[in-house]
Amino acid sequence: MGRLWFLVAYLLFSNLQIQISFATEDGFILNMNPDDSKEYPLFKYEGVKIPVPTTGLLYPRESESREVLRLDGLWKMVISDPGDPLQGIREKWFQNTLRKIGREIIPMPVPASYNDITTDDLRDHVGTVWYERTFFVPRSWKGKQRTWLRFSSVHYSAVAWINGRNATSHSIGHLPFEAEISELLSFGAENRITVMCDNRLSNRTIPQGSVSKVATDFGTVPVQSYTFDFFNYAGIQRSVHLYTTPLLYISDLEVTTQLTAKGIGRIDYRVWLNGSKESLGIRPTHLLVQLRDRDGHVAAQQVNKAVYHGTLLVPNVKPWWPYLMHPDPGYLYDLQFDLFAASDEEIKANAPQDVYRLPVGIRSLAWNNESLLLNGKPLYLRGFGRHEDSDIRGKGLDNVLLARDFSLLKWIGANAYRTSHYPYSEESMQFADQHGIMIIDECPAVNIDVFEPQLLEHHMSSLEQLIHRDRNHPSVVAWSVANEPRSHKQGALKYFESLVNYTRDISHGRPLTAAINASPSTCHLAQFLDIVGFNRYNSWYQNSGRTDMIVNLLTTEAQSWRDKFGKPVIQFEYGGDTMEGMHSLPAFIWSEEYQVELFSRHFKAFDELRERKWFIGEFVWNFADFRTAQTITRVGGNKKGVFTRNRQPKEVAHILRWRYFALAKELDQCIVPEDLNLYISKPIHSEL
Ligand code: GCB
Repeated sequence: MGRLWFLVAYLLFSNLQIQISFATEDGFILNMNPDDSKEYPLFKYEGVKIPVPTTGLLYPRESESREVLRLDGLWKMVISDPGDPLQGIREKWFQNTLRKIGREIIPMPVPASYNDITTDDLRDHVGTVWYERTFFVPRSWKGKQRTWLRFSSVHYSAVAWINGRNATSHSIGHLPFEAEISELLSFGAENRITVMCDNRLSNRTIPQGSVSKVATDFGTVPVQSYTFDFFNYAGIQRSVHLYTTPLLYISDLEVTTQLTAKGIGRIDYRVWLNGSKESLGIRPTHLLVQLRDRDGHVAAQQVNKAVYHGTLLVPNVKPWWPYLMHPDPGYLYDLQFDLFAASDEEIKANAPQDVYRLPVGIRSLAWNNESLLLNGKPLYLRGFGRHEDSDIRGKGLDNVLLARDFSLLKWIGANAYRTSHYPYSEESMQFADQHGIMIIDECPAVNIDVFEPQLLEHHMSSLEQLIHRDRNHPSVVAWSVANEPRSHKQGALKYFESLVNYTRDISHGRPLTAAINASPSTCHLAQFLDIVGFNRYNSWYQNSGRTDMIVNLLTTEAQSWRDKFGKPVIQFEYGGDTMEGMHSLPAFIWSEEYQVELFSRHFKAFDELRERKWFIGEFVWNFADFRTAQTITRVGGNKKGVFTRNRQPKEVAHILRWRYFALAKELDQCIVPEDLNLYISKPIHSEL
């Protein structure tokens, strides 16, 4: 035993922030780090570094042992000269308040994209902006605990300082990152946080973009360009949290669940703890794991002394079901972890050292060459590609919008959406769990084109961070590794073989998919996936105006994907731009009538394909209108929404609602809302 504790002590002292290996009573050391020393036999990119598993991805939650403060609100912002984006670093703007540098101070709300807040050219700014605010930290936080600073997302890259000292940095937008800042804070006093945010994209960023110099009437200026079809909103787009943990604390959790045929639920969990030399005198003694149902009753529990992973069995389980597949969808339990510890002076610990509660939905997910099955039932996914996008806020987290969007998703009878084209907020993932909306979770690799080793490193890292963040959500039914990569190019083969091989290893019980626009005969990516997803704009980008050229082309294409790869197939995008209020009889492109006709012909094709069993989903592009860069093909943005940008229905929404509820009724015998039975006349056709 002594030797084991020596090893633990050595590990603790050798690094201030390491994962702890536990010495257990029977002398077994449990290394709770994810194994990052794996070999990837098919990994063809020599010299490419496999990402080190991220830390800090547990959502900040209050508990008996943790406090949470939000730093959301009005911050101050300064814009740097686009021609000299790193001037602030050279001149150390972080050392003092931004007021001292003599530039205009713009009041900037957090969370929000900064682009559409002001009335000037901030919208198209290229380079860095600087944010600052002050805040107080209670005196009571000093000493026996740690204080963490956590950003839910800053796009694209960020550096943060506390009181002029570097706290953390991160790149790749839409993903959280954090750092312990206990050493940098003044407790019981005012503190200053400064954040530099850079929106520049390059060949090596995820997604890719480029900045070039352009001669204008007012001199040469940098201009950012990118091929993806949504505005490159930037800034501190999601919440900023300060939170505390004890010195020895639960740093990570992983759960997988299964529903057995006998109605018993199974939860396998793993717990990671973290400590540092300050917590050396504190020893973990045991872990109490309790599963509570919605009414707070304990449904299963375990005291874990030996190893910090285990299994809970839940008799008479209430499984997690998607919306309209069950009368009580989105059932979540609370999985409570109480970590008990004792200091050297105390022999017995009575109050838990740390407490963390994780919402858990119990369900099984499986797939084969024909179907994706949830709790043993084959799924048919009906939903949308979406965007985090709204007027003025851009991609800023907005709970009002989130609540409205989920109301609309349920009103229309959808059961799924894809987080096109980047990870959505953690709050939206929680909503999806609660409402039973299934998620195809996509990483930010949209339209990647130039395949090279450093891009691959960043791409893998974006998937590692996404999967690590979202792996415990029951709503996630697949990972999407990319949207419309140029997968017909030669370099794509080696690139995607390596990427998918790596991702499969961390995929945590979900199939891998992608939204592909190459053709079945040229695509180098589809062969590696579990579900083939394709995007196709019949009668929009091809054969515009010809709604009589949809059914044959679409069913033939879907069949070719199937024939070539032998996997389940989904259409991830179809649709056409539609100006709300524009009408035309006969239908003409951009009119509401045209959108209705285009959808109706797709429905016909989907119903033919559904009979072939391996066709498992239809996703409209897009849920709502959204902002894009300025191009001559976009009138104020992309107008393919079923809803307008301010979330009101276009005519097609009512038709789609009819279809989605009809599918839910046919497949899962759901009860259809009363108002869908709008009385008009006696049936015209006998089959109605
Ligand atoms: C696509 C892209 C999506 C675009 C859409 C369109 O294929 O995946 O990002 O917005 O087409 O409307 O052009």
